[in-house]
Order: sequence, then structure tokens, then C-alpha cells
Amino acid sequence: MKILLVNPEFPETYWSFRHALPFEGKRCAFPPLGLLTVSALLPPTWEKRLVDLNIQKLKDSDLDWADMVFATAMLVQKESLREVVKLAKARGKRVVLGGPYVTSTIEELPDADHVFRGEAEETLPQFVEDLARGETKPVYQAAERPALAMTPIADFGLANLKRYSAMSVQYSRGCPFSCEFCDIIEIYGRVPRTKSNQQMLAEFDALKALGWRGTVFIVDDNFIGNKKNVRLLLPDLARWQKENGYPFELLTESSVNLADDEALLANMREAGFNRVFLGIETPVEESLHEAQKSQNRGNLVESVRTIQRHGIEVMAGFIVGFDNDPEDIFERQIDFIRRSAIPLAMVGLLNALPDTQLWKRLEREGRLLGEDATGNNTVCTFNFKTRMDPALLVRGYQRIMQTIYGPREYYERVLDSLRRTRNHSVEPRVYSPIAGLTALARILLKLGIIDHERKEFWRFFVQAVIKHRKQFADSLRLAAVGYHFRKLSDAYSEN
Ligand code: B12
Ligand code: SF4
Repeated sequence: MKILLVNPEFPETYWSFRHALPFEGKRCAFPPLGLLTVSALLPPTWEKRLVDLNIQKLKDSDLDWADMVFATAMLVQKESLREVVKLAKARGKRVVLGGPYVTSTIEELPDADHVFRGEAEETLPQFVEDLARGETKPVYQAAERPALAMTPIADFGLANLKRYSAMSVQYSRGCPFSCEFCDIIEIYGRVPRTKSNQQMLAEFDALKALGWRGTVFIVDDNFIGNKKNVRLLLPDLARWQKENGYPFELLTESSVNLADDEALLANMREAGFNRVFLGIETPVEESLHEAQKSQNRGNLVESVRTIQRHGIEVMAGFIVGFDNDPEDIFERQIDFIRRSAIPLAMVGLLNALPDTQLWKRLEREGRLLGEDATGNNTVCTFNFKTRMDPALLVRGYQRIMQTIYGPREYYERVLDSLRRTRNHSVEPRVYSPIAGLTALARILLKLGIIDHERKEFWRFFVQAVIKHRKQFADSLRLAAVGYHFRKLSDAYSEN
């Protein structure tokens, strides 16, 4: 059996990093871990190929080679998914779909032969058996959420590693909190399930054996969802990193209460974590209360500072459009982002995702506009009636993005963040001096010579060289990503 695994294309969003990736000569930020896991769940005797439309085109010859086409998708990939299904069907292929979009959408799905809803650790082996008996079903619905002991090491080798900026591994699924707008807890549950330490180390071994060096994103919904297990995992990760010469810089997602546990933070730093993405959402207490985000309590600027003190850069998500947002929400968000020195602030407009508590409340209140969200909360659309005038919200949102990614403001934040995270206990390695020098040359050419904001770049560059030489690679990475955010903010504001 020949299986073609297809990852549909992402639109250009803040998350695509499309304007930053060329600096390091990469095509895409992360590989599609869902599909690589699906591949490992299929019989080893089956042949598999991966086509990631974010780095390559889907060729007729790929489709002709395959017996079946397996595709995944997040909501934001749905247009590209439809196109993939159409092409595969036109060439008479059996099409199998899975992933978060098909699991949670209320829209009519593309015309596939089989749809997998939920996690596939139990349903895929069942499908393989059904196929052998000639008794397959159109829909495979996971009856329950599988233990992650069942999750095999992903088939990382299928991906063209050189094209990606980071690799992904997953330690846990699910989150114990109950934020109103969140679909994670609906899709992956509120009881975080984790892999064993041995499983994690085996995945690290696999990536290292394939020659991967650099960033590894632990793509958990909330890395500290199961703190007890994480505390046991970190010393093993730290030992592995030390024994292997720290080949990986780790990045993950966590709830803000990470700041309450300094011992855990110290262990994370020791294990090689140098970045964490937090769900801060808003500095407005009433809006946090409305979103049932009770874990974001106390002085949030101070929480961010605590994490930064451990040498970990903080990235964070912010939302505007809550019912309780006051008219000065935009200024308050800007002020918070400035004071907390978060270079990469992903600000989005609130949208209701299907099946969330927010969706149900808005439905009860008759405020839904009858559409699935686009999944991209940075385009200026709403799928529900907002309390604040939507035109005001959009203008205010654009003002936030224009302000925080204005070059002077952004570079100041980066320098501030570098100052606060200076306390590194683990030195990042230079994995490839040639790649590093090429990236430097590209950045100097584009941001230091071609770009009209070059004056601000040089002002930043000089400061970074004088004061943060040890964090030089981070400074360059942040300059490149800042350029991406500025380009997109400018493009969105013109629309
Ligand atoms: C890493 C990650 C990213 C990475 C991208 C990773 C990538 N290249 O795929 C980044 C940071 C770029 C990202 C961005 C975004 N993301 Co994201 N992301 C995740 C995260 C945390 C992990 C994904 C992952 O690797 N999971 C591990 C694999 C093993 O799990 P899985 O994909 O679910 O696969 C299992 C099953 O679903 C199934 N399966 C999956 N595919 C298929 C296919 C077939 C054929 C079959 C049979 C089975 C199957 O089998 C697997 C094993 O059980 C998930 C949350 C999560 N827990 O998955 C959110 C998640 C997928 N992201 C989400 C969102 C909304 C976004 C953004 C739109 C954020 C935003 N608001 O702007 C952006 C969009 C990207 C863009 N460029 O525009 C949502 C999707 C919601 C939805 N209904 O579609 C999720 C669920 C989390 C959330 N609520 O925020 N994301
Ligand atoms: S902390 Fe994050 S993952 Fe957990 S419920 Fe809230 S938004 Fe969802």
C-alpha cells in the first residue's frame, strides 16, 4: 500500500513567519507532526511519502504514485484542504482526512472517503484491520482519548528536515483549565495525558540521529498541565542534553502560573528551554474573569519578569474583543506589552470556535453570525456580534499592531527582553557557522541596507553587539521575526 500524506498550505498569517524564514534559508517553521505520527501508526510495510504544501507543490506524479491520500488540517488550512481533496478525487484516489479541523468543524466537509474525528491512535489500527476485511467505514470517531503510551515515535525521517526552521515533538495533550474561548479542552480534554520519560528521550534520540540540531518545539497545549509528571521529566531531559552536548534549544507553550514555580523554571532552563509561549490574553481583570481565565491572576507583568529572570524569553498571545473590554483596551494592551518586554506578542481578535463554551454562550444569546471562524484570528473579521462597535475594534486592533511592531518600539522591547533574560545558565551552541554567517549577511543586506527602516535597525544592532554579545543569535532571530510582523501589520492596515 502506498500512502501520500499531504499537509495543506497555511495562508500568510503572523504564525506563518513567511517574511522571516528566508533569512535562515528555510521554507516553513514546523513540520506537520500530526501526519508524521499518523504515518508511524500505519503498518511499517506500507510505503509513505510526505508532501507539505508549505514547502513544495503537489505534483500529479505524487498523486499517481499513491493508493490513498491522507490529509490533515487546522481550520486555517481548510481552503487548501478542499483543493487537495478535489485533486486527489479527480485522479480517482481514496481520500482519508483527520486532524483538528475535521474533528471540530460544523461546516460541510470536503468529499472524502474516510473521516477520522479525534485522536487516531486507536482508530487507525482499526481502519487498517477493516481495510483488510473490506469493511471500512466512512467515519471513524475516537471513542475516548487514548493514553499517549500508544503514540509511536513520529516518522520524522519522512520530512525534509533541512526545509524547516524547527522540529516538533509532543509530551502531553490536554489542559486542566477551562478558558471559555478555548477549543483545546474540547478536542484534547481537560485531563492532561503525558508520554513517559523514555518515550520523550527516544524521540530526542531519533531527531538527533537524523542530524537535527537547533530548535525543538514541544507542541503541548500546556506543558505544565501535568506538573507532577513534568517535574519528573525535566531532570531526565537535562541529563540527556548534557550527555549529548546540548543539541537542542527547547521552546514550548504554558499557562502563566508557570511563574509561580521557580524550581520548575530553573529545571526548565537546565533542560535547555529558552523560550515559552504564554496565554496572557488581556490585562483587564473583568475580561479575564469573563474568559474564565482564573489562572491569570495577580501581577501579570511581574509573572512575565520572573520567567525572564530565568533566562527564558516570553512570547504571548493577547486577545481583544471580550464583552468586558473597556474603550481604552487598545492602549492598555500596548502598555502591557511594552512593560512586560514581550517581543513576540501575538495579538488577535476574539472569534468563537465551534463547540467551545464561548460558542455555546453566544448561541444562547443569539449572537452568532452563522459562520465557522476562519481560524485566523488576526484577519479583521468576527463571527459573532461584538459588544463594542466592530469598526472600532478593528481600528483599535490595527493600532495595536502598528504600534507594537513599529521598528523603534519593537527593537526597544527586544533589547529590554535581552536585558532581562541575560542570566543564561546554558550557552546556546552555534550549530553551523556557515549557515549562521549566511543568515547574518542576509539580515544585514535586507534590514541594514534595503529596508527603509534601516536607521532603526543599526541603532538596535549596535546596542545588541555592545550589550548583548552573548545573545547575538537571539538578537538576529528577533530582528528577522520583527520584520515579518511589521510587513504583515502594514499589509493588514492597508486592507
Ligand atoms: C504546533 C501547533 C502549531 C504550530 C504549527 C504546527 C504545524 N506545522 O502543524 C504553529 C505555532 C505554527 C501553529 C499555528 C497556529 N495554530 Co496551531 N497548534 C499547534 C499545536 C499546539 C500542536 C500541533 C501538533 O503538532 N499536534 C500533535 C499531533 C500529534 O496532534 P494532531 O495534529 O491532533 O494529530 C493527531 C490527530 O488529530 C490525528 N490526525 C491528525 N491529522 C490526521 C490526518 C489523518 C488522515 C488522520 C487519519 C488522523 C489525523 O492523528 C494524530 C494522532 O492522534 C495544536 C494543539 C494540539 N494539541 O494539537 C495547535 C492547534 C492545531 N492550532 C490551532 C490554531 C487555531 C492555530 C492558529 C490559527 C493560531 C492563531 N490563532 O492564529 C495558527 C495557524 C497557523 C498559520 N500559519 O496560520 C488550533 C486549531 C483549531 C482548529 N479547530 O483547527 C489548535 C488545535 C490549538 C488551538 N486551539 O489553538 N500551531
Ligand atoms: S490555559 Fe490555554 S490550553 Fe488551557 S484552557 Fe486556557 S487557553 Fe486552553
